[in-house]
Amino acid sequence: TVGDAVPASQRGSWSSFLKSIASFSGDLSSLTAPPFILSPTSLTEFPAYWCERPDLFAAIADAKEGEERHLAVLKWFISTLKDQYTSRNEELGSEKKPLNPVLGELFYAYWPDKNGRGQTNLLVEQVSHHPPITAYVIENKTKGLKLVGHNAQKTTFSAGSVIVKQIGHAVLTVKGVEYVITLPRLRIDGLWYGSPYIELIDSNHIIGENFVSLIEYKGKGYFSGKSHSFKATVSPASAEAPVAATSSSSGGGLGAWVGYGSKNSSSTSLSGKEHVVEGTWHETSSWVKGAGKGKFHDSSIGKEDFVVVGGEPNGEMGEFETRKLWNLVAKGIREGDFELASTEKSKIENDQRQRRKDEAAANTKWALKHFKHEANDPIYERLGKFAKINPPTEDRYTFVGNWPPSLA
Ligand code: CLR
Repeated sequence: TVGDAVPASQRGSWSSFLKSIASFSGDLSSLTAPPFILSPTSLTEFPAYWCERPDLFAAIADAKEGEERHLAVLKWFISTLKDQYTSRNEELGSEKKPLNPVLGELFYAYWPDKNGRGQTNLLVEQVSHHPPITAYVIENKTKGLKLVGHNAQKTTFSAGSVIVKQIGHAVLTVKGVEYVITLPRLRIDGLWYGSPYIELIDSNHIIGENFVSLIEYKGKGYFSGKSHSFKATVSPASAEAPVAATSSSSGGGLGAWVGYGSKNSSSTSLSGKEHVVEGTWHETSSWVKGAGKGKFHDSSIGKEDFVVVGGEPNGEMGEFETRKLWNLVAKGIREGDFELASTEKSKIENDQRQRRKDEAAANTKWALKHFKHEANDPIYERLGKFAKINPPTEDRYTFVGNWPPSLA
């Protein structure tokens, strides 16, 4: 029945929340949800998921340029997925609704050096509120590694699930060489029962100068019968590089999973150089074809927590740093004091409204601290051709620097 996992007193409001999702598409973040499903964490903290295995990130720079490095990028990418998409279920019992960041919200953190691999720094800025867009940079200077990206979401409702199309992409620079990373789609299941969880669907790409990875996702019952299944195919980059039947940014996509092999088997130029790994992204995967044997990745190892710059919310933090900004709202949610949460949330929202009004009156605009918006991304356009990604061009948020002093 509806809301098996919902506290009895919140079932009514969960039903109305579901109704509003069903009759709505666009920006889910602005819908009011019942307290049991609220997370005390803002979306500005999510880019940290890209680097919770800093050893694998650093290993990219240690790998030999070319095939070996591309495989290291793929291994790191696959290993981020467990944190990105299943960690709230493990820590909070189900997927939850994150706090909706305000314009200019900031998050600074780092993973300390270990065994000489260097410190990895994270900087996040909320660059748009409507629609919510988050921009981030992750840098390991010692290794010459930098990941810059932005993301937004478009949501629709289909057959009882929420489908989340991710907008945006990331560019990884390794000692001056660039890789474009596109993002998979999500399906949020379990809504009816009040215990939402994410399944990845369709596909995404990692595109380098010499190699392209196509990562295809299939859930329970389709291919292996297991949730969170994926298959990654690494091929030399050329106009012939593999393309999913539907690209990461378009719909559908079941055909590509089974059809792919035969579709390309006539292309002899790829043989011997193609690599295939398969498995479950939240657990492990294995080599099916190519350079290696046995296990490819293992998500159960290597996780390290970040250190938040400024320490506690009452420490050395600016007003717009997420843990300080949302401190009391988060406290209310954590402690079940929803009156505190909602009063404090209203204060933040009113302050935001006032700021926008003042800016309009003064004919000024909020100035971003770390990023500059540009209509095109030449790197995305150049590398995107190797995988015929859709859309062929995207905007970008260029990192302009301005690290906080302790990370500079
Ligand atoms: C943000 C970018 C990260 C990966 C990621 C993981 C979970 C996603 C989140 C992104 C965007 C917001 C999201 C969330 C899961 C649920 C939440 C789609 C893509 C929506 C807004 C909340 C839905 C509400 C129900 C769960 C109740 O790299």
